[in-house]
Amino acid sequence: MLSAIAKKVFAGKRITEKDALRLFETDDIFTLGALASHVAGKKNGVKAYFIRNRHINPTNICVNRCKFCAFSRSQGQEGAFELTIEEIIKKIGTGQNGRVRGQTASSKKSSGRQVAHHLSPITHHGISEVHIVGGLHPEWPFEHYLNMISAIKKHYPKLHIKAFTAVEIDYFSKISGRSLQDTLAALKKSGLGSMPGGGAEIFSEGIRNRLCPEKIPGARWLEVMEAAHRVGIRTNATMLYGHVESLSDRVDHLSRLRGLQDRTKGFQAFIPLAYHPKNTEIEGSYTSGIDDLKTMAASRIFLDNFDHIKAYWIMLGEKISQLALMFGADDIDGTIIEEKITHSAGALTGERLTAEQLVDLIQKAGKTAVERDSFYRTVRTFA
Ligand code: V47
Ligand code: SF4
Repeated sequence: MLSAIAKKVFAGKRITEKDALRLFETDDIFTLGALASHVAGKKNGVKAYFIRNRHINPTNICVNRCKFCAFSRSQGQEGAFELTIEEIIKKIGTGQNGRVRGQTASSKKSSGRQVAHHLSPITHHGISEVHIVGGLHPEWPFEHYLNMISAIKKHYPKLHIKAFTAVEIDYFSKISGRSLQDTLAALKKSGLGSMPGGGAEIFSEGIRNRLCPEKIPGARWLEVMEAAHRVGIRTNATMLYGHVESLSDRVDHLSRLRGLQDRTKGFQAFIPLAYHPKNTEIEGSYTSGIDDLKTMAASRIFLDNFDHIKAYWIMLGEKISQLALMFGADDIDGTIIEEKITHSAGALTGERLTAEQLVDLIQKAGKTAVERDSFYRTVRTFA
């Protein structure tokens, strides 16, 4: 049944939206996996990437209060938190699994033989990237975010700072009265290295209004990302799936991402985010493993202009993430260390994995584990 699409995929031709819908609808997940693996293999060979990273959420206080978000709180509400810049600096210094200063991954025994070491971005605290996203705080001025980034850069000059979703950037632009370009350029000057892909949710207007009526429309999310790419900031892209959207909504979402990527080439990775229903205002259940794998594979095949597809183990679980490496994913994210957004919504995973555990997951999927930096340059290859 998928033979016409398979023909296109093996010929390296772009598939249509109609084809993508058929991929989402098929029950033939073995063919789907084979096609996605073919595309992934052409792009990344047998490599599967991970990074030593840490997540930090400066605040969960948010003026948007999206209905699917169990993480956010209103100001003054029980459970609301704000981290000071000093607290953020201290958290980063705690590092991976309490690893002590001066000890790097290569000085510890790992589960794979180290065969290459091209770059050395590992800082003394054991991570190479910090991932910072938070709520839209009603009182913090834009300068606070600039100070946050420059203070982190000052304390940890080698650390890559991946921070702020397109939703936050739009908010900074509004509260500061600066243009998008100025907002982004100021952050870049302070030390922002790249941007994560959150806040995309589902672009389809009807569904977006049900999920998050206060959030910027999909068109604005894309506009912010385009502006980021134009000022030289690479970003990721995401799609929240498994709530109230239809399969056509997913295809529409992917199509808008593919269209922007054709123009800017600024996206590094696409990350499908599996909806978690607990403590949210949207009814629903956890996504099935089959849906997770289908979504991964269909995305890999349709997004022919994206170099990387990430299986975010925090949301998918370790086992489905491992299988996703056979369904088109070439990246399983990283050590994470502390995760609040998914865990507020009933994540079934832990909050951290060691680099050794990530290597083991990847190797047992028959892939070559590659530790990467924030731009997918090889740090180490584990044979
Ligand atoms: O923007 C919120 C989503 C995102 C729920 O770019 C939920 O490398 C599931 O974007 N169930 C944040 N998802 C996470 C994110 C991300 C994660 C890892 C890597 C990268 C990257 C980006 O999480 C939010 C929102 O889309 N989210 N609530 C929920 N209940
Ligand atoms: Fe705020 Fe982001 Fe949560 Fe929406 S998803 S309520 S914008 S923190």
